[in-house]
Amino acid sequence: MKTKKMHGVLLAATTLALPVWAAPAKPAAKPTAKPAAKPAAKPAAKPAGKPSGMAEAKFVLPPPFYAGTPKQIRDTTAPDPKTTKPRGPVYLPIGATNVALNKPVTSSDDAPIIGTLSLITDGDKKASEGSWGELGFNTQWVQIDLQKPYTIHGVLLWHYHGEARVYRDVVVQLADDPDFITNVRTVFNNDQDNSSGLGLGKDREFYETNKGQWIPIKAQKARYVRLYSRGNTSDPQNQYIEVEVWGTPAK
Ligand SMILES: [Ca+2]
Ligand SMILES: [Ca+2]
Repeated sequence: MKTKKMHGVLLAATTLALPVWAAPAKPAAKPTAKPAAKPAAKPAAKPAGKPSGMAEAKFVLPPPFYAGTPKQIRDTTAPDPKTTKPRGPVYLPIGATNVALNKPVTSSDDAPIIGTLSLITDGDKKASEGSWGELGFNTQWVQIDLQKPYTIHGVLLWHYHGEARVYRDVVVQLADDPDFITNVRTVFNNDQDNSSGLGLGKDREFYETNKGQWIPIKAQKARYVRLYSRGNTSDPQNQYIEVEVWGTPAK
């Protein structure tokens, strides 16, 4: 409507302003201006849509336990500030679900200091008292047995998120066997000085929040998922509240 009106106004203005002999030349100039502007605008809007064969993941998030900008945390590399901002839509292949729910969990520390390992896949992501399994000092891991191979598209991870702490040396690996010998793949590693000895990581550290840390994985087939950490900016222990593994049945 606006364009039509504008053209109407322009036409009227030019017709009035020009001598009669010049009028036929003007309509010829306008059609050339229109097609030049419109095709340029359309392709820019297209990439924002949903990719075909994919659906937006419906992550169920716990309530936030703190609000606002995290306080300056000393003795840390630079956590990604985006991790405290709302996450945009995540698209996964249609039919992807959390295949880690209620699956068995083992760890490097057989006797958690607080809680049980089963809390890590029980579906409860709240940061309230009694909702986490806490492993001992320094580098530790938790491992989920998906009980059969799945095609894995991502991991959604909540350490303790009752405050904006940062966990050290977060490494996520996939494997075909429980001892992590066969077909081991590292899909996330933010141990940038290799202090955990699993290799130099290039990923960034992140703040813990109620939305969890989403680790995208490009369709990797695996049965076992292992998550390492080496304490955090508040204490040297390793607290895990929930780990979701988003996957589809392996072909
Ligand atoms: Ca839990
Ligand atoms: Ca490190």
